[in-house]
Amino acid sequence: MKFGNKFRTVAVVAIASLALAAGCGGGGDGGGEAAPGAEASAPAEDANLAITFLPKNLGNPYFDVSAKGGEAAVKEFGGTFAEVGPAEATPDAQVSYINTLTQQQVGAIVISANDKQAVCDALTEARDAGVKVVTFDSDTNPDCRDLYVNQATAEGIAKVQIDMIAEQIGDSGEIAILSASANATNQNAWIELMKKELANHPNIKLVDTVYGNDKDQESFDKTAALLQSHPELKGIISPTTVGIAAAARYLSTSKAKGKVALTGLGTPNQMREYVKDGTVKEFALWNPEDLGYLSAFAAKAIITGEIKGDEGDKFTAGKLGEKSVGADKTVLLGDPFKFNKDNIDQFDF
Ligand code: RAM
Repeated sequence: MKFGNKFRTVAVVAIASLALAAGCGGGGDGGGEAAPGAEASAPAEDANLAITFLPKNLGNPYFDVSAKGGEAAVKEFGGTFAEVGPAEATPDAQVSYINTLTQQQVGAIVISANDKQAVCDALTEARDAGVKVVTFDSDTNPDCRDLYVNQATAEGIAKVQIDMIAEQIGDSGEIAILSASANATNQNAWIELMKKELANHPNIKLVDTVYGNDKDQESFDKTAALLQSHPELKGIISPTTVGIAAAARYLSTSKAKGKVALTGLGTPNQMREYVKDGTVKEFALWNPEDLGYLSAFAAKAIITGEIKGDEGDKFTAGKLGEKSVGADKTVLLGDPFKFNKDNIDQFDF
């Protein structure tokens, strides 16, 4: 296995934060060190609560915020938190990290998958070695993980975005989608359902779907290209926080500002200036910090055996209260939330 410099740097940071957590977390037995090979049925005090988050990529503010929530939760229950991840949002890059975490015998990997199948062999090896696997944000196929923590239903996420664009363009005209990477499970599920939802809007025509790979510059360039190739474009939906922020930055200084509507999924801190300068009217999201927090508690509940992941299982997720497992071993955070100029200043993430 080969590890890039990036991995080494991140691993060092992760180890440093493990040491920090052990030093000041207070609550973990034996300074919070992971107990290798802990079983699901192990009594809670012997459980291996070393929980590592593996986002699609590092350097994405959305995942920085979800990691913050994860870390807060892990501190609360006295485990050890770490985050590792690739620079590029690709499944291959995630596989090396999964293999390393398996060798390190962490208690759980909490992953947002760049592909629903390509990371599965590595995750299955991890599970065979006793590591619990919780997906969050972007799922794998259900048989590759113990639990999926879903931010909001895919139907709800698709509908809120179509509702917003329909309202913003008078329910008529050409639209395009600026997505993240072409294999991302969450993006593809939402795009599929948005297409279905468009059946209720016969005058809106989806003319293109492009991919900025959750890279700022690539998303910016793809926005410029969309406007060039579709001069009649009325609106863009970007269901990715990286994409919508880059598209807003492009539009804000272009002739299309205020003429081509932009909506999708963004973080309030990245979108604030574009809502205030009139580039964007309204967009949606959930609270990524809560998503990370819930995912960490879900991982703990699986590690300790508090839940098995069966439908109807219940566990306590700290300040979020009691949560239950639904169909397909899925736990739901809540509903998407819409941000606009009237409420955006009430949020800081
Ligand atoms: C980006 C990622 C993530 C998605 C959000 C909305 O940060 O693509 O997977 O859930 O946007």
